[in-house]
Amino acid sequence: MMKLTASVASPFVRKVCLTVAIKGLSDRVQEVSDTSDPQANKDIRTKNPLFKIPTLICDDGSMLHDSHVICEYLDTLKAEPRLIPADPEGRIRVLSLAALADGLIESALLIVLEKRFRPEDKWVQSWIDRQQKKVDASLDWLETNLPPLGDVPNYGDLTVACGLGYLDLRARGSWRVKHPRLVAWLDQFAAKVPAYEKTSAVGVEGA
Ligand SMILES: N[C@@H](CCC(=O)N[C@@H](CS)C(=O)NCC(=O)O)C(=O)O
Repeated sequence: MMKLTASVASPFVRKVCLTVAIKGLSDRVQEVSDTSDPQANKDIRTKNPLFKIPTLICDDGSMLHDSHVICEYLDTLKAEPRLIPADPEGRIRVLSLAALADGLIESALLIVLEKRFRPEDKWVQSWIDRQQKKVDASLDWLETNLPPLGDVPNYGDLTVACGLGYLDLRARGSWRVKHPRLVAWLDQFAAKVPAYEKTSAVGVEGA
């Protein structure tokens, strides 16, 4: 059984959990609750020198990170459904969408960390504004350009869904007001992937 370091609030962990669910691999991956705090020094996460979650410990004891690499690895374990297309053009299109959504998540996370690790009077507003601009511009781009969902969402789609879910958690869903097409898209995604609601951290104590 592979082991996955997991925390309910992490959008990167959620990407992997959705991949496990869509690929039907839950009998091969066990979630191990962990925190992203290096001081907590949990055994499984210390296998990753970056002390980040998600980390996957494979059956042979080897360690995989980050979420993209883990999802790509899991995608190879079963032929169908394919989350990252094999054809070069489709692959680059899906990975590029995922990279945009990962960037959105990183910027949103940087704002959260700025506020978490500095006292309020030390927050660097210009830094927060810079990250917020990236989040807003990415949302606007997605509102116009996000392709309709296929029968089975791909890796780019599930990364976008986790990005929007993270904004629901940390920015109280304020993105929804100006992005009605994205709201409808996320509703469709959630209907196709029941694991999306099951992995939501909104309303979870301590998240
Ligand atoms: N690029 C990595 C990012 C992972 C990441 O930043 N995880 C956060 C939790 S959401 C973390 O472990 N942070 C702890 C730290 O950076 O010290 C991925 O896609 O897996």
